[in-house]
Amino acid sequence: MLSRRRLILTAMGTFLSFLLQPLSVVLAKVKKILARGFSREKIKDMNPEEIDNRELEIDPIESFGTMGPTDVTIDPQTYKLKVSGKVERPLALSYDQILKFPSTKETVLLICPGYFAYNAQWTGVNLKTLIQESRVKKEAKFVDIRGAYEKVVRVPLKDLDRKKILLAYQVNGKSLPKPHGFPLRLVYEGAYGYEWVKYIEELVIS
Ligand SMILES: Nc1nc2c(c(=O)[nH]1)N[C@H]1C(S)=C(S)[C@@H](COP(=O)(O)O)O[C@H]1N2
Ligand SMILES: [Mo]
Repeated sequence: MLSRRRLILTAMGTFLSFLLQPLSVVLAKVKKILARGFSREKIKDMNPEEIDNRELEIDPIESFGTMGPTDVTIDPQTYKLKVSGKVERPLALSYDQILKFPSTKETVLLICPGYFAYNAQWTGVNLKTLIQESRVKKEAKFVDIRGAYEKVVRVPLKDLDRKKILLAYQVNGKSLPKPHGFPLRLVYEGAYGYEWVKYIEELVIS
């Protein structure tokens, strides 16, 4: 049997190690796993940070809603994605060069609060992989993602390690349709749709 003294010491040790965990681990909420078939009408009023889509089926593209611009025409032959700001090596990447980066596929839920929600499989380049190509300076903290009509969304660089964040060029296995931001759109796990910049033109590291 454990002595009373041992027992107290063990309890204190457990308590101390709990206190010493990174704050982020303590604060991370347990996400609610949505069952297969869960109503998209209900999901559209939920917070993407609080739900887990692992059991949800993928929605066909015909059922997607759209928001923001849907008719921007970008010619993939002349398209350049610029990467600038706090980097050692600014870039201007063609569409073909972007397609040559290692690609990743992720199923991520898009919620436009109050309007629609859809679960899709996105293919693209991991945002961290792409910006690393420009040799981001050590002091950098954010990447500003600019799309058509000067839409800009700021992503903290520390989010790149803990969330699925892609520059997507395909959805459900097909080239990104024009209404959804061809040639490149942001896929941002845990963030509302208004952060999912479409028609991306530039990444500015700051
Ligand atoms: N460039 C740009 N991207 C944008 C927007 C915008 O106004 N401009 N609207 C956002 C909003 S509010 C939503 S909900 C999503 C919708 O993406 P979808 O049209 O592909 O469904 O795009 C986002 N991306
Ligand atoms: Mo939205």
